Amino acid sequence: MKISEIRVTPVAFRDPPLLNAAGVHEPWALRTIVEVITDEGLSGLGETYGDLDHLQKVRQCAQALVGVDVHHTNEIYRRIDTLVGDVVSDLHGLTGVATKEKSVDRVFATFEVACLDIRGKAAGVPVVDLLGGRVRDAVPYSAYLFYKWAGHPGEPDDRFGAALDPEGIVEQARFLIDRYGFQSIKLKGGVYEPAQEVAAIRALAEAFPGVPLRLDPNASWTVETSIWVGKELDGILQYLEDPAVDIPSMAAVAANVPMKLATNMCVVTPAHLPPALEQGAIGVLLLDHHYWGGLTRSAQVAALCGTFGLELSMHSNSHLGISLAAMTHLAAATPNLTHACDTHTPWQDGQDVVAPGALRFADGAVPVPDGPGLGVELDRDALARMHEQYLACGITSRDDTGYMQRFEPAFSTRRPRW
Ligand code: GKR
Ligand code: MG
Repeated sequence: MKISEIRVTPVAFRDPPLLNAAGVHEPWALRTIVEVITDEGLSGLGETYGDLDHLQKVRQCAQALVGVDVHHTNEIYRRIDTLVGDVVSDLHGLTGVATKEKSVDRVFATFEVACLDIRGKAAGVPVVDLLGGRVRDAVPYSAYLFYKWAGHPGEPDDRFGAALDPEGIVEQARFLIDRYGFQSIKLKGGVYEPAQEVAAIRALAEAFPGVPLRLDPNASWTVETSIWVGKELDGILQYLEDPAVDIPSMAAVAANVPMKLATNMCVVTPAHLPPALEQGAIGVLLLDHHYWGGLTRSAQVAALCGTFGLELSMHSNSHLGISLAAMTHLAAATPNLTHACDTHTPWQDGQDVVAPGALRFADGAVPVPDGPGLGVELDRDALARMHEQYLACGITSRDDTGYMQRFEPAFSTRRPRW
């Protein structure tokens, strides 16, 4: 079953002003949607980042994959490896260092997911079955809280409202839990003084007793500050995510705080695993198939984590339904997934390129879609509309810092900041 055509479509969708260590989300978030079509008339879907440098690599590689069998992912990887000659970095710097291997893995993942979608459709089975079969029927996700402005400057307030202090954060958690039934909570930190973020976690613990809590300041703190926060939140945090900037600093923190440290920043490619394990830098890895080389390679990394005693959760950026479906199939096939996964889905507020019905939240979890392959179908009208939005929005790469500096010119992303 050979690839006969690949369509690559960049899209843009509305995103609320979510605050983070890099700045603030712009009014439009970008993604790239990939459709792989075979000589037998089957098609498969992939979703990846929308940043221009990455999009260009995806486009260039798409042309080079025509003629390859959808089962021959080694050959797909080899061709992409040859074409992605340089390191493709993020502007926002929230997903750790960029390496050549990670740049290749990010492009490859997009096509690998689409090929698995096709292979599932051809065999009449869901992707989860190609990954070893389900160990759970529904995948738990966490309520992913953000400090946020009430609306984008110059626009009316959005329906999520402002969250600028611990009370606002508790209100936001209530809003998301009421609607989605989440049973774990993650707070994106690195926005305010650490003491305010500690107070927000305490307020959440009081408002939602027994609900697992995590805090992620995206490497904004010194080792000393990280240790202070860790001790303050003893017995309250399930894990502390990326408090410090690199593997040695994470190791120094890990040795002095009571809870495990998690990361999606200091271990982002296989080469980072040996030093992180050797130094005891992390206890939880946040997998993300978008940059760990797709679903099969992520499943292999998950197995390695089991071998070396690392717990597992899953990381997310702003994304649409193809990614949510892929994450759900992977997590459903991962026996040692220890914690609820992250998702930005609620912030997309119903906008999607996939047809409604296949994906839903029940009690904070997404049931594995029923159909063959990923179990989701493209909504072509939505795809066309979101592509028009991409062409009109004027954004070609995510730049949280530049957008923040329009309103706060002195804003700096110095890390560590506190
Ligand atoms: O969307 O602002 C955001 C997040 O901060 C995201 O970019 C991070 O990559 O969610 C991510 C994380 O866990 O670090
Ligand atoms: Mg993180």
